[in-house]
Amino acid sequence: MPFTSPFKDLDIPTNVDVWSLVFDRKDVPFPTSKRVMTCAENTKLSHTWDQIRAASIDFGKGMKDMWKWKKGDVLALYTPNSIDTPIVTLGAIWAGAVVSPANPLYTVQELTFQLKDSGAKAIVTQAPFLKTAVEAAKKAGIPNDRIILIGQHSDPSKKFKHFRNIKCVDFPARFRKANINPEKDLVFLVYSSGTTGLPKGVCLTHLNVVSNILQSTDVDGRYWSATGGLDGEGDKFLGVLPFFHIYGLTCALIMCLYLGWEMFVVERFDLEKALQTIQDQRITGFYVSPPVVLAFGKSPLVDKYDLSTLKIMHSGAAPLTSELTEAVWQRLKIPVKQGYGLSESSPVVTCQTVDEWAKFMGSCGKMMPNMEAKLVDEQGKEVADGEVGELWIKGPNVFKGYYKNPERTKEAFSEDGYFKTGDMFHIDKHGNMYCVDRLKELIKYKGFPVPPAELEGLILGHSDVTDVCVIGVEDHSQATEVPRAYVVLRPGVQANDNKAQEIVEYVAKQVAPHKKLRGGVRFVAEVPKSPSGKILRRLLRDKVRQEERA
Ligand code: 4UW
Repeated sequence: MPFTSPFKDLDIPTNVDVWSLVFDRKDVPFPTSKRVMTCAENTKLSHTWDQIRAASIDFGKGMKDMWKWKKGDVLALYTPNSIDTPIVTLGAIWAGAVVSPANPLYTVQELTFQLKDSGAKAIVTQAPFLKTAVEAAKKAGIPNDRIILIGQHSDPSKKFKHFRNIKCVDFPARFRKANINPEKDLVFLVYSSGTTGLPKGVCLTHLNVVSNILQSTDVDGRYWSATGGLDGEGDKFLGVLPFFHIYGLTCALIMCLYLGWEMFVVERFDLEKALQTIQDQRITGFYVSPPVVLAFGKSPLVDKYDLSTLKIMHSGAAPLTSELTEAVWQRLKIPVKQGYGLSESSPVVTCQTVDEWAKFMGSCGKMMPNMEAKLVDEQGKEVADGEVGELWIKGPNVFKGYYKNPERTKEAFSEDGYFKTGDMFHIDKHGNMYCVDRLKELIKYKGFPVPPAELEGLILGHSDVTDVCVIGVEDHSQATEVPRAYVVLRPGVQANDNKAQEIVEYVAKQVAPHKKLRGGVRFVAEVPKSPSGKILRRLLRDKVRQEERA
């Protein structure tokens, strides 16, 4: 029997879009003149909720007027976190855009792929990222006047407009918010490799994202308060999660505006700066991935700062061990509760609550309301109670399919409509879910997805390589997986450390830093393959794990 969430189902409205959820509420439960986004590096720079709402509408009207923006047109974001990101995101949503964020460390090649695949009509970036943005935009046919800037960095070329200059001067009242059908219209197009292959656009509708905000708020949000919290000042969050990844986009950016927290936005995680901000700004909580938990549990720097205002950390995006949770508890006496999710589920699927995190350490928590799931074996048959199986899920937050990719979409769903997560779980009798392994090929470096097929494609471009298989191997010192390539060399080519280093550098030149071959290169005589020629990455990964344990 499929199992359902232990939480009571919510009445999720099907006529509310993301803009209306966040900004068109009758009774906003916090003063809207409150600062919600503040730059952690320079706290003089901040936006109130009212300012973000007004600036978003101005930007949305400018898009409609200057760019003749139509509902469904895609706006790409290629920027690190900035307090302006919510304005361009929500402004674009107001104008009916589909927002497609990309990692700002992407190379020209990686960004071009996403711009072309998504059919982006404009791109938002910051001045230091212009070189790559301009080159990729050119390759994707996006004209220079559709490349706009956010943030404080100045553009020495003075060629590109700041988003504040995208506005409607004549009769702005003639423009109205886009008329959205939340069940059909997309709001986010995020890129994930799914269970196999190259990155694919994950189509998230307004209803998917609205559902996930309401589901997460129901399970978790009541612990946060915009007005109460510590000293009645309201909860204060450190915004370290990247807004260009679904975890930061929904759980930090949208959630912050919906619940009215004050968020101190961090461009790039740096432990000392994060500790300083927590101390100075009296931060009460933040969302993180396991390597940050590791730093808080183990780094000697942590002892130098007063972190006494901190009351919670919430970790996700990769497995978190109970030892790390325990280490933070012993040191700081704060819970590190865990959640699990995917781009395809907008993203939260399970979450631990503050009441139960200690009792079920190591668990990813219970399933969100309105969701149902089953755990299945390789034949798609449900496993017996308590056994491990692949998690298949259904719910209003689960995506409709991959962008313009019916084949991969079909593969991703079972005949009875469940999305196959590619993650292995077991569930206890209380409904706590434990992620024990990954069936799919995806590698996660510090929570960032690394599709092995993409790296293999690049490595095969090296003239000395005839075959290759890339897998993730554990790096316990950093609480993360790292990609490693198993390479078959052309006959006659010497397999040695120099050649390995050459291949590592060859890849590093072509990819964003999180995809570098940090696990190195190993030379092999052949790559394990199925009779049909499919690379058996999992077989190799399990072999390596066994060898490492021996
Ligand atoms: N344990 C083990 C975990 C875990 C995990 C994710 O890049 P994507 O598509 O998406 C994410 C989403 C992270 C996330 C969402 C909601 C939430 O509450 C939370 O924690 C607070 C985190 O990373 O990668 C999806 C893949 O990442 C792995 C898993 O393999 C999944 O399919 N993953 N969370 N707690 N593995």
